[in-house]
This record gives sequence, structure tokens and C-alpha cells, in this order.
Amino acid sequence: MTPEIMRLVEQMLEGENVSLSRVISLVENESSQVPEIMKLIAPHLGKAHCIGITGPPGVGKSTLVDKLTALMRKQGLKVGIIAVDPSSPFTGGAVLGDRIRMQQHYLDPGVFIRSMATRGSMGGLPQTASSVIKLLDAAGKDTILVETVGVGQGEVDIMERTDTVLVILSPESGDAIQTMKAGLFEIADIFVVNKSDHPGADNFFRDIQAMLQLRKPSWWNMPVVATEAVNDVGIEELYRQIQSHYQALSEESQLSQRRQLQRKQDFIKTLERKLTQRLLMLIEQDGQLRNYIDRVEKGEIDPYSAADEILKSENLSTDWLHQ
Ligand SMILES: Nc1nc2c(ncn2[C@@H]2O[C@H](COP(=O)(O)OP(=O)(O)OP(=O)(O)O)[C@@H](O)[C@H]2O)c(=O)[nH]1
Ligand SMILES: [Mg+2]
Repeated sequence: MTPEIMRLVEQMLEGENVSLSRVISLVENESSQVPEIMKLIAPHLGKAHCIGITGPPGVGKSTLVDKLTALMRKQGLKVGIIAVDPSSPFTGGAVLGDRIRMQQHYLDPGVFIRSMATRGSMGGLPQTASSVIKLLDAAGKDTILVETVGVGQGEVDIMERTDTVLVILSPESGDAIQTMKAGLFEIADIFVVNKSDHPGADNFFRDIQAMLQLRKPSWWNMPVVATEAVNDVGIEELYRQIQSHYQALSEESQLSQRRQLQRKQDFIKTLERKLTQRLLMLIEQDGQLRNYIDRVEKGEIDPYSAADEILKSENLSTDWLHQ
């Protein structure tokens, strides 16, 4: 590791936001220094409470993040925010919108805001998100808020990478049964019905409550909180629920289990990514293997048989793993 990068990481560990920003860029660009950086920060991890905020487009996630941040700042907490921009044609411009909504925090050194692109995957988190969460944690943020757009797929991701998941809905976001079908009940720790000023909000709230009562009792009784983010209504109650979830996680030794799962997933996904990259590179370089892609493209062979044949191929039995 170069002395410059070492210095950069040290400054980041001291809580310096510009260095933090530069280290995040190194990680996002998959710099060859990443393993060393991660090794250096490892002893400083696990202190932050990481909160995932997900829900359909436009339900008020960023507005809620903004209000929660204001509340946490009043308590003197240092806040890190990761806003994942789905870079989809439907929600293009989200980053600009977020900048406007979170404007009051951009000048506050106690708040660090970073936008990330999902790079094509539908919703969910970009692959480097868990490393960025770690960097914010190591840099001394007390709370990390991760906003992602979720419509049913890809949210398992957020559950595997955060401690407390808020699923935000609004009375306009379809009926409660649809929500249940979309699997949002499986990943939520706290339900939020935002835009409670909308007509129909009371019914929607009651439907969600009724469905929650059908669930098996467990160590955590999932609450549903009504908010009007734009009017700063219900934010304190939401924050109370977030805190009691974190407390319950710690008391029930769920936190260590969850963090174990996070580390395991992180490892498997990293391995998966690296293996795939190497394999695809090899296939690109090797004419014979490349040939399979052409044949699959033309429909001459089905993808399953082609994959099987490639994996059995002698060209693969070289030590491609160690390249
Ligand atoms: N009526 C009403 N409008 C709200 C409320 N909360 C947020 N909004 C408005 O809803 C719109 C979307 O809010 P955002 O906070 O950008 O929603 P989002 O979920 O972050 O949106 P994406 O990131 O694009 O998915 C904005 O115009 C907000 O002002 C609320 O409680 N009531
Ligand atoms: Mg948003």
C-alpha cells in the first residue's frame, strides 16, 4: 500500500469527510488497494447502527431520511447517508431531487451524503454498497441511512446488509394485499405508512395493522408507524421504534447473528463476483470458449448445455483460478 493511501485511510478513520469520500471512490472503482484498505479498517467496524429505507418510488423515502437526519443531528449523532439511485429511465433525476430535499444537511459536517448508482440491477443495492457502509462505519458515523427504491425484488439485499429495515408505503402505493405479495413483509422490521395526510390513509393503515396481527409472534413485534414526512409528523415516534428495534436486536443476540450473516453474504458475493469476472475474461480470450457464446446467440445450442460443456471443457481445466 502506498504511503499516500495509508495517510488517506488514517484521516478517514479520524472522521475526515473529504478523505472518506476519496476512499469511497477507490472502492467504487475497484482499486487494487481495496483489500488493503479493508484490512486497515477492519478493527474499527461494527459500531454504527445501519438502517435500510426501502419502498416504491416516490413514497417519501428521501423526505423521511431528511427528517430523521435532522432529529439525529439534534441528539448530536453523526449521520452517514447512502442514496442509491436506481438510474432507471422512470426515476431519472432522483439524485437531483434528493439534493434539493436534503439541502439543509449538505453544509453540515456531521452529515455525510453519498449517492450510488445500481449499475443496471433492478433496485437492490450495488455490489460495492456493503463496502461503502463499512467505510462510513469505520469513519465514525453513529447512524447510517441507506435509501433504496424497492418494488419487491432485490430487497433481500438490504436486509442482508443493514440492521434495521424500514419499509415505506403510502396510501397511493397500491393496496395492502399487494404489499404482502411483493414480499415486503418478509424484509421489514418497521412499517411506515407515509403521506398519512392523503385520503384513504386510515384504511390503509388499518389493513396493514390487521395483516401484521396474522403473523406468528416472534422476538420482535413489527410495528406500523404513520408519518407525514413533509409536515414532520410522526418522525419522533418512528425514531423511537427504530431505537427500540436496535435495543431488541442487541438484547436478543439477533444483532450478532445478523452481522454474521452480513459477513457471510459479503464473502460469498465477493467470491462470486471475482470468479465470474475471471471466468468471463477467460471465455472472452479463448476462441474455443468464445465460440459457445456465438452458438448460444445464434440459438444453435441452449444455454444450459453450453454452460455444461464449457465447464467440462479441457480449456477450463487449466489453472484459470490462479490467473
Ligand atoms: N402529501 C405528502 N407528500 C409527501 C409526504 N412525504 C413526501 N411527500 C412528497 O412526495 C414526493 C416524493 O418524495 P421523496 O422523498 O422524493 O420520495 P422518494 O421515495 O425518496 O422518491 P424516489 O427516491 O424517487 O423513489 C415529494 O414531492 C415529497 O414532497 C407526505 O407525508 N405527504
Ligand atoms: Mg428518494
